[in-house]
Amino acid sequence: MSSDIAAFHAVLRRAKRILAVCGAGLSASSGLPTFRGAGGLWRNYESTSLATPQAFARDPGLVWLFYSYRRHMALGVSPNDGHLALAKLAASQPGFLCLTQNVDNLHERAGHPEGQLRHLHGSLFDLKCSNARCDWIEHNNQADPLCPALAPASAPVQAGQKLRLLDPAHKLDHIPESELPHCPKCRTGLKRPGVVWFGEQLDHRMLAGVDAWIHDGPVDIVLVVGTSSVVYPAAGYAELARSAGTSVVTVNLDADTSECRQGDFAFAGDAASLLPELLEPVIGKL
Ligand code: BV8
Repeated sequence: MSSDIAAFHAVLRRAKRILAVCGAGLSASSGLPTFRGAGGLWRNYESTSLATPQAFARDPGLVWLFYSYRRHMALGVSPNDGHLALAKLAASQPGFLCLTQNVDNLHERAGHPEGQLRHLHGSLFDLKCSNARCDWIEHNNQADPLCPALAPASAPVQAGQKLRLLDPAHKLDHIPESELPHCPKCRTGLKRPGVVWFGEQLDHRMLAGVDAWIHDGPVDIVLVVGTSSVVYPAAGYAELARSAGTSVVTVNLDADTSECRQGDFAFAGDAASLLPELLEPVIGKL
């Protein structure tokens, strides 16, 4: 039965090489909205429409308000037991590698060893230069707000109130580029979020390292956690890593055993509650 936890535990106990591909659903119960679900709207914009170089070129202030709000939200929540379970799996299982599409820093804050975590789409807390010819980058910048012009994204919200910034009826003042942070190296580009936008290439060296890991030996388990699996190349890794004996294990609110192939598993529910139970034979009780 592909939703039988005891059967999965038997596979887990024999597993030497485990890959995880994580998405926004993993951070949902920490309180961060998912990318496409009901929480995927920001003001009246689809999140995906703001996550592009074109959107930033057109209105960097608006895109920065979107990302500043997400930085502020991420800093205001905590890792959940799903993040902790994956971090403990990494600490107990050197053959485990976690690929995350999430740009929050909840894996790191759960203690996930850096060497076993790959941020496929970058991080809200990396800043880089918008000038493609400039290689300036800053890691782990948690300034909140990043600059005075972006303070509305970090405004405290009274209980029961809605942040004015999020109210589509509230007209936003245009933020001139002069009020946005500029690259300290080339001085011509703007600082931009260190995330991978739609239409942008992922980090080639990181991808080469992931491919090398996958081809370094058979992968026993691929955990596909809290992702709609619509964004490529991230969504392609589960099948790329699959070999004859691989079990692909879907953990999702809407996981569906009818889509399972022989040896696969599907567990429907909240990743934050399911992962500690699924990984208990290796990580013990959280
Ligand atoms: C690339 C960072 C080569 C930014 C993100 C046309 C032109 C150019 C490219 C393309 C094109 N057409 C297609 C492409 C490729 C494109 C793509 O895949 N598009 C999709 C939309 C079709 N990919 C790219 O552009 C990539 N680059 O291909 O370069 C290239 C270059 C030029 C031209 C051609 C090719 C770059 C993709 C990276 C985009 N950046 N994020 C930011 O975050 O702002 S992607 C974004 O989506 C987030 O990272 C997010 O993580 C990711 C995937 O979404 P999910 O994480 O899955 O979240 P979602 O809300 O969708 O789903 C949540 C899931 O959780 C649901 O299933 C839900 O049921 C579940 N869930 C909810 N709660 C829980 C839960 N599960 C468990 N427990 C819960 N409690």
